[in-house]
Amino acid sequence: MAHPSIVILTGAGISAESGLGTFRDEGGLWAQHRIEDVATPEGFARNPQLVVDFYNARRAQAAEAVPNAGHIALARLQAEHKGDVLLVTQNVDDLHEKGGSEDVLHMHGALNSALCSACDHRWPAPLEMHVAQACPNCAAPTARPDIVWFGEIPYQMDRIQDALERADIFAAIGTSGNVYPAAGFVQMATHVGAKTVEMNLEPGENVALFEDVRAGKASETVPKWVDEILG
Ligand code: BV8
Repeated sequence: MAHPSIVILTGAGISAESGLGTFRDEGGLWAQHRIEDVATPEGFARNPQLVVDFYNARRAQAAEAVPNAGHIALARLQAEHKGDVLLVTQNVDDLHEKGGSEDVLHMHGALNSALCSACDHRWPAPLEMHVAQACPNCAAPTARPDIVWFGEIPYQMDRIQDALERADIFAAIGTSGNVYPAAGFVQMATHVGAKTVEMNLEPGENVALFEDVRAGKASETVPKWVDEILG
């Protein structure tokens, strides 16, 4: 295959070496907070202050974080590979962008974006968001973090689906394969005959579905894989 079409899915593991907590590792975010309290629309309705504080803390931490060799290698792949590369991330930090990536598809939203639940307007989030913040477009007090919570529909699913249908290579990096629909992308890629590779510190829940499994830290496995692809 001269210039294979590549779809990449990243998860919290690619940002771990940049100091951002993962969700399900020892002491991870879901050990500190109940998902239903901080990552569901019901939790936000019940206690908006708790949720706003949770994302303010992560936004402040992400603002200080620096990209690692894994992020930088993916940016190099996007810049130098002659075939299509779609970088989909479940992460809400901006380390892919800080590492030089463009056109990053944040399927679970982004800390740096704010959303109005009344008029769907989006704008750059301030470092600190407040409860019942006014929307700059419709002035209603309905600003919320622009994050896809459990039970909400991930963003740009059609675009992801189209890319997976044309994929020659699908790579999952630093994700535990627990959360759908992201964890199902490997099946879609396999269905169209794409080569599938997982790069993870620990095997993901859906590791059995990958033909090539590479254990290790993203800062080591990803640059090596990118070198192979760029030949
Ligand atoms: C939807 C918010 C309908 C942002 C997140 C029962 C069965 C199956 C599915 C469901 C079910 N009940 C409900 C569902 C659906 C549900 C779901 O999947 N639940 C699961 C938990 C059972 N999904 C949804 O609700 C989704 N919406 O389904 O809508 C729909 C779907 C399609 C089309 C139309 C309608 C919405 C899901 C989004 C939820 N929001 N977060 C935030 O706060 O950040 S999900 C949350 O988990 C994060 O966004 C994160 O992206 C995601 C996955 O976590 P990972 O990134 O994988 O991180 P994790 O800690 O788990 O793993 C880290 C990995 O890194 C590990 O493997 C580790 O080994 C590795 N690692 C660590 N260090 C390193 C490393 N790897 C390399 N190097 C290192 N140094």
